[in-house]
Amino acid sequence: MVKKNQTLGEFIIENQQAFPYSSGELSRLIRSLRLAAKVVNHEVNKAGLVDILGLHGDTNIQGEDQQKLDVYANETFIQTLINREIVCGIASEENDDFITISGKNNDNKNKYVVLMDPLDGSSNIDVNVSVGTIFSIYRRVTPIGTPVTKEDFLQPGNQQVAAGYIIYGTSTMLVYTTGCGVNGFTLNPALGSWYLSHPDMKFPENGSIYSMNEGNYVHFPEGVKKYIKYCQEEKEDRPYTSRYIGSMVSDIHRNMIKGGIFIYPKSSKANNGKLRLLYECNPMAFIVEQAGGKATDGFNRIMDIQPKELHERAPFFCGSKNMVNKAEEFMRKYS
Ligand code: AHM
Ligand code: MG
Repeated sequence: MVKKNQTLGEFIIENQQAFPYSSGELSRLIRSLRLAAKVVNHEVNKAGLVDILGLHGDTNIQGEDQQKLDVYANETFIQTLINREIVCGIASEENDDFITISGKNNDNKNKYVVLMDPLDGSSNIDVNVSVGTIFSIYRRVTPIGTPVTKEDFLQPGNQQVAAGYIIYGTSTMLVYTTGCGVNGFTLNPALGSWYLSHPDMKFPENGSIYSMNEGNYVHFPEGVKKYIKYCQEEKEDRPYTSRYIGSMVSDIHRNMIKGGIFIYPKSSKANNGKLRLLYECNPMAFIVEQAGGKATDGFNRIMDIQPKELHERAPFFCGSKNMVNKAEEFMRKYS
């Protein structure tokens, strides 16, 4: 039964009780991410005042350097996780290499690693458009108590224990899955509490929105070009509506609620597209699949790709199941 006005904290406790042998480590980790998200949210909301308070790179009134928001978000998430000693390693889209967290006395016994894109779509901040944070959680594969290695991070998405995103939009939401469906919580900024506003989110099987950067049309593979023409055809249920914010979290969040497909394909300029497999595609794919949608690279399931590099990219087709199936049909036919 869905309770009214349930907070994220209450939801976490209730769900942890369903797994009596769990150590609570994952719950504590989600709580740390929730805290960092609130701090970043506060800063993102002030972004419009930057010109008044001082430009990025300037020194502010307290003598502190103004940071770019993506750097700020990165440091906030990393520092929060380090302070709470809740993970053994972190990899971020903003850092060249992963970070090992060995604990104060070299005694880190935590079993989870976090991979994240701290502020996705950050080029949208200057124009007051929603941005997001994406996170992905894995159980380490190397022995607990030893320093993490690349192996702990280069796991296929199907090994994810949890994944989520925060969308800093007209309201701020945290949407996450631990593999038992998807739930969305909206932040009440006055209280600093997240309320369960979107229980058990479901991706509609069909939709009428297609989201891609059509400015790159001439560089797209033939299958995508043909699929775009299919979306634009005059039929009973078409043409579809084109909606592209350029902020993946927002584009996929909207499509998950309304029904639609998001595509960032490979192009003649970028063989694997733009989006990062580990920080963007895998976590979004886990959420989308848990909501009943589908996520592929145009041919294969995203979460079954064996990553080779931390910052590797992948073409991304994700959204309503039937729409992704249709797009894949075009990919197979014209490749
Ligand atoms: P970022 O991680 O540097 O912000 O880039 C990822 C973003 C996605 O949110 C968005 O879907 C895409 O870049 C937009 O790219 P483009 O401007 O090429 O359409
Ligand atoms: Mg990104």
